[in-house]
Amino acid sequence: MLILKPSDIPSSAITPREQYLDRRRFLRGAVAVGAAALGAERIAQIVSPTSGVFAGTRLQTVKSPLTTTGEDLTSYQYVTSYNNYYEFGVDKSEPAKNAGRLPVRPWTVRVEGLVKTPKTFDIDALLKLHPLEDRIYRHRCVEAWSMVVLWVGYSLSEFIKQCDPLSTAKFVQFLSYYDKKVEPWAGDSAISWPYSEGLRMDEAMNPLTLLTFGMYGETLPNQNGAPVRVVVPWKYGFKSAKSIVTVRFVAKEPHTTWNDQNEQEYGFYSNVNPNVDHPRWSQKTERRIGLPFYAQRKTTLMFNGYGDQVASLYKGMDLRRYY
Ligand SMILES: Nc1nc2c(c(=O)[nH]1)N[C@H]1C(S)=C(S)[C@@H](COP(=O)(O)O)O[C@H]1N2
Ligand SMILES: [Mo]
Repeated sequence: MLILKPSDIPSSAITPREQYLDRRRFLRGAVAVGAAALGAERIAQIVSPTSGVFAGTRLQTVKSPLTTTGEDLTSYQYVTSYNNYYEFGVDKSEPAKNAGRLPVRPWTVRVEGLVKTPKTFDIDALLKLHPLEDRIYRHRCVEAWSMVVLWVGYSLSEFIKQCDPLSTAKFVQFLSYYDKKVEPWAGDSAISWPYSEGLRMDEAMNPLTLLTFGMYGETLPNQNGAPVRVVVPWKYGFKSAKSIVTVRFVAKEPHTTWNDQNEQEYGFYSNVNPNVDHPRWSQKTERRIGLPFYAQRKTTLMFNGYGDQVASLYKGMDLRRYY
């Protein structure tokens, strides 16, 4: 059993951020000590995992019954320096260096499409819409690496309730921030921006789908999708759009960035599924980032281990066809 009731969760599994923040303070200290010996640019690279004006703001959180137990957290250092965020460069080390330019305040999220009334939410109002929870989730990229991350947010369903979608809304689309002046690296790939992702309404309403504002007790670093992103833990990472500016309720399956790129390789559903290989590699195992190399190889779990919560959403669907 992966998901436990709050009373079952040992406090050691819920409050590891103290440790991680201590580690970060240690790292910052190390940076300060080493600063004299290094050039300014090199120092900026080391410090950049915390880049972004609002990264590092402490968030008040409550315990969540939906946190994943029994996994060691990936260290903050890896989670914030090994990123996919193509608007800030195709190389995994680039977003940490470049995303500091993302203007995370002021920030609004526009809600449009099949809703009673279109609305615009200010990010600071969104942060207060519902109590923020600590949620540890396994995080599985389609490229067959994985991490275990302590996110901070609340169920997307809480937000959707405030959006008053019409009964004709069957899908929800997320659009990321895009400004080619801020993100000239976006031109390094053939992707047509802004980044677009989507979920079926029942997937979006599943309590595991997290509207995410922070990680490890603090606001999101820009490279991880500040100031707000979604996290869908039973799907490959690319379903989790970063730095969201528009939430659009629609009747039909919306177009999605990776499906536009390569329909054969990236489907709309993209549920983590060890039985359906990517055309170019196996999905049976994954490499857990941040572990010694001999311990990195892990067996990939169906629905990334969240089948108890989500398998019923796909009853009767052929998951080879709807990959
Ligand atoms: N806007 C945007 N969102 C994005 C991406 C991106 O390139 N641009 N990459 C996706 C992919 S492939 C993954 S694995 C996750 C990575 O999230 P992380 O950097 O917080 O681990 O973000 C997803 N969201
Ligand atoms: Mo990914």
